[in-house]
Amino acid sequence: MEQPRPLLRFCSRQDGTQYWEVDPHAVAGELDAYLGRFSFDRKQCPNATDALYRSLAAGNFIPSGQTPLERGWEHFSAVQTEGGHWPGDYGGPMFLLPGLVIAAYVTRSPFSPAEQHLIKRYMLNHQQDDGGWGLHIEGPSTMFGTVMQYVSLRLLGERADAPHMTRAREWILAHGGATATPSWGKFYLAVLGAYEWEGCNSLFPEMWLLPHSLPVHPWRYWCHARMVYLPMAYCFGNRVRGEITPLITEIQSEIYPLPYRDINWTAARDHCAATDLYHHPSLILKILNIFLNLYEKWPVPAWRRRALDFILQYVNAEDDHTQYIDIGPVNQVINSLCVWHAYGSESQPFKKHRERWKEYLWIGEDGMKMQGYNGSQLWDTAFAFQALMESPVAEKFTATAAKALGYIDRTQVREEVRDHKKFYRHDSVGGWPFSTAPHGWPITDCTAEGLKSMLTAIAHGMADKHTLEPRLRASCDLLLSFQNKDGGWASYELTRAPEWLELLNPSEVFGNIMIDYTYTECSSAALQALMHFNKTYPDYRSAAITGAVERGIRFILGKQQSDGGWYGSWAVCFTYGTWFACEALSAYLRWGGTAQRDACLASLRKAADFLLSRRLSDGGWGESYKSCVYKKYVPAARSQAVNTAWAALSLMRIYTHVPEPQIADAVHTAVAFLEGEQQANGDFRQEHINGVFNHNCMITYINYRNIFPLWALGRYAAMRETLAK
Ligand code: LAN
Repeated sequence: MEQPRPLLRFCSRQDGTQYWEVDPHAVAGELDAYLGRFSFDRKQCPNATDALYRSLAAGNFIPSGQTPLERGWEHFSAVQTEGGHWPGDYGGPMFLLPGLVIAAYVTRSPFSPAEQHLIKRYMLNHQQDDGGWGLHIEGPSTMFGTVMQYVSLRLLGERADAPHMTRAREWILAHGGATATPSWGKFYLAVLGAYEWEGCNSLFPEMWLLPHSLPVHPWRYWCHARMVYLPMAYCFGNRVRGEITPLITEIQSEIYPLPYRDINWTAARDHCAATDLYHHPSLILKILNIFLNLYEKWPVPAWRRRALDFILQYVNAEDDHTQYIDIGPVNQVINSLCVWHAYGSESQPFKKHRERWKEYLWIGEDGMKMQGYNGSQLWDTAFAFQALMESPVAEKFTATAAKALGYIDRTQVREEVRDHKKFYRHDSVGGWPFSTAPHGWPITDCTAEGLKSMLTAIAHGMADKHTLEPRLRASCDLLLSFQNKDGGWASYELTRAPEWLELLNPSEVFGNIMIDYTYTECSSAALQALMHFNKTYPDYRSAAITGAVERGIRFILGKQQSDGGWYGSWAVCFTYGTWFACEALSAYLRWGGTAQRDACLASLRKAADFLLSRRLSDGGWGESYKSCVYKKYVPAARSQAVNTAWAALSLMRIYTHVPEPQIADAVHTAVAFLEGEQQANGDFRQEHINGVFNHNCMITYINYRNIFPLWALGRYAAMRETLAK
């Protein structure tokens, strides 16, 4: 008998490419009934549990292991792909999907009705009681979130007079109307034709023609800012705009308190709702904008042409380097708009772009969302592999470990990108990306975690030291080349401009976006990898590594705050930063570092004080995402498994060097808390959102709920005798 066609099918390839296929004939009621089997209630927890993927992959799996650790690895192995990586929801931000919905409308490349239904389901599931939407799923309502979802829902066919749409519109109008949308929202609305380009501050395409030596030349920006402002400048310079259909005219009349033609666009440029204003644009930027906006009245045609030609060439290069995946979800969509504008909807570049859209989409029980990347494949897999290998149950999960290692092995970057110097790319060979090999942008800490994983495999006899040597030397070289003058490591590249460049940050909603800063996490990962490499291959660049390690450790020590904790920039928050710092300091002591031995010991001692002082009465740790936003520790209402795991992992490291009984006690109770969080099928409860970028926007790391508790339980099992003393 023929099997019924599944409504939703998950597909993944050996290279980590993953996406969902939606039966285009599925009707709304069927889809809702199907997803309705999994409960979702944003009031309980806005962070969906990934129940759909987990249930398709593992079904009603019942683990048989004796211990929580084994049962945990049984569950997690069941949701691993054949290619070795762990798929998962990487959603969270609420401004990404609307960008794609707008691009699909402007380029007339509609989603199927079934996909449209799933998108609406997601947006409606995340509408807040006040009618608005946040910057991300857990945040309070913002103009950016609300205007973007409102407009998207209209484009997807929602009627303006539907009750939820009325509430959303009331929120928008009560907070000043859509002219108060922050600049990135203004950009999308302008492309759609629901806002005038005149109401946008200049994106000054000619900045690409400035001398490279100037600190403000965009080659020096953080690569994400660079790669987003690049295609934005193309759209601005060409005043790219979709057709003004009757629907757009309706939208124009719905989201502003004044009739559209009466809006003062010049005054609207700097208008931003108080709910959205995280980063206040500086006075210098405001003055600069006056001049740049003036220049827009009489741009020099030859300069404009040269700048836009170069920008389009750069857009093409980025598409080519990443096989049209692009560095992230924002430039993927805006580059799509650029090539559509430049070459047309039937062109190869545009079709190739469209083909990649689905890799940014994910379906959870809350609906179809857009992810912050084309997945977190390598990152999760490298952590999971190291967690498993550190635990005494590794030999029971050899297939899991071998598959994971295969994925990590295949994902290392082997070739340099074309014309990489011309397009301001750092070297790539030897590096590891965050997601997949076709994406290919290497990242400092992903390279480090990839390298650590390969070295771990060598130590366990799973890989051959001599065969791997040339490839791992290349990673070591790359990591050394990424170290900054301050001793730390940034995310993708060297820090290329001074910090004052942040004064030119035009985005009201993101902090620290302009340059690639040095981070505790990236530095720690690089240091751990270099020390591990040095132990495995002591003859290769030993002096250079020693020098780099000493400078790096000094950097980490310098980042410790007076209460003993470290701020974490890429996950929530101090427990995360502190975990990375403790790993690096402990690795230094175990590596045999002597020059800063006492300082490291004192710092670890202080880190223990910090962690112990933040422990909650249930024996766990819980941190709110607000820690990231306010840069000071904000406890969550209850302990969270992931924060507890980071704290426990840190304390076990500290205990190795500072064996105090109160530390061992805290570890015992943390582990008891983690075990209590485990469910009958070996999975852990999904709790609050774990990831963050640019201080203010949160992002889901679904696999963290398994990886880190299991890592802590594994380390605990391996150290039990030491801790019991
Ligand atoms: C990521 C994801 C991975 C993350 C780690 C590797 C975990 C981190 O240690 C270094 C920074 C990095 C690479 C990172 C940077 C910012 C990203 C790319 C993201 C959080 C994923 C999405 C985000 C990107 C900037 C989202 C688009 C928004 C813009 C403001 C451009």
